[in-house]
Amino acid sequence: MARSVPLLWVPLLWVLLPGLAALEPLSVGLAIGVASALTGYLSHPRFYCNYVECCPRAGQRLNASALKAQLDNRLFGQHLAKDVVLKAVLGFSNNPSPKKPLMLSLHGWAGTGKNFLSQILAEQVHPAGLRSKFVHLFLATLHFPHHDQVKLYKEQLQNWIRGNVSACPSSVFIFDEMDKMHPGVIDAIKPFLDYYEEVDGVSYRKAIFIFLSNAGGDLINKAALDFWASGKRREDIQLKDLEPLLSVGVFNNKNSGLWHSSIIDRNLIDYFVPFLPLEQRHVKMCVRAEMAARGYAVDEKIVQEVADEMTYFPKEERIFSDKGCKTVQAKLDIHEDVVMGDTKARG
Ligand SMILES: Nc1ncnc2c1ncn2[C@@H]1O[C@H](COP(=O)(O)OP(=O)(O)O)[C@@H](O)[C@H]1O
Ligand SMILES: *[C@@H]1O[C@H](CO)[C@@H](O)[C@H](O)[C@H]1NC(C)=O
Ligand SMILES: CC(=O)N[C@H]1CO[C@H](CO)[C@@H](O)[C@@H]1O
Repeated sequence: MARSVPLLWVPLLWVLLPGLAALEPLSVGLAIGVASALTGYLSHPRFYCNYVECCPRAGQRLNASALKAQLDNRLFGQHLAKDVVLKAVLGFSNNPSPKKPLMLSLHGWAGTGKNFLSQILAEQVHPAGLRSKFVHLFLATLHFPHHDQVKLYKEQLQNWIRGNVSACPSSVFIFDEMDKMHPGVIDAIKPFLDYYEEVDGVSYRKAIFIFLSNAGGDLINKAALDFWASGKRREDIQLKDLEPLLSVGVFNNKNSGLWHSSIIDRNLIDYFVPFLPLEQRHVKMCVRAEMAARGYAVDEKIVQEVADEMTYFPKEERIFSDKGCKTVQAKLDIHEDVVMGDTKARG
């Protein structure tokens, strides 16, 4: 549909070449030739998609080495999340006909990189990332705040997902604050996640659904702390060290709001992705990355100051950051003012 738009150029060209074509047959031929060449060129996806965002063609695979490089370079201290996501995405994108959409459930404390990883992954599928019209981010408290309107939300959400996936099969849907989402709204997503060939003529099997929640974050933190206390390396924490804990604490805990829904019962979640609490060395990496992104030279004095301003738990040992890297940007803004102020004063 989108590719027919450049045909509008044909009449436009005639307007631009007034008179010329009316007289000489040769010119007419020439003008038509030019017009059709131009139309063909403009409507060619390689050209067209430079200016208008296009949905990736069927069969277009994700570049796994690019995703790995992005995660290696940008996501700090999350070896488990990195491994699980790479494995999941590889399996999904190498499979020419997946049986169901890819469904990842990201768990962990605030500020540990759940949104950040979702964004990196989304950028690999749709280069515009969160700005892409094929990437959709929903926040429980923003999009579905009122519990008495669940019925409306359900309908709206289903229409959106249907419309979006019809427009682009590889749409990405990110649901933040899953633990604050009403079970009724979660259930509205369920039919799309299941092993159906098609629902009403639309196939959802190329789509990616990502759920983010803090559910289980306290259990993951406790496991990480136990590891630290027994002198073991963080990098040696394995998925199997966390899974039993979480399956009891979150997945089989009927009191953990999120899991009232039947998504768990039906085993629709493909991968459970744990995010570990971040240590001060990771916070420092975040500060350095943020400074570099803002185009400053990295100043280790400021890095240390910002890292020191964060609060850590347990209170005595100060091992893990309370808010992960979440407040790094805001804290750096304040330091930036100081730095800029100094420069101004001196200059
Ligand atoms: N593990 C991490 N590696 C690199 N940056 C991180 C990490 N965790 C958080 N950040 C930084 O902190 C910001 C907030 O993190 P976010 O992903 O929103 O946390 P969450 O979604 O887990 O609450 C991110 O935009 C990113 O800049
Ligand atoms: C994948 O990404 C890597 C690194 O970004 C790049 O060098 C390579 O050319 C890409 N491969 C394809 C097939 O696009
Ligand atoms: C065609 C269609 O239904 N598009 C919807 C995609 O999702 C967004 C929300 O992220 C809706 O606003 C669009 O209407």
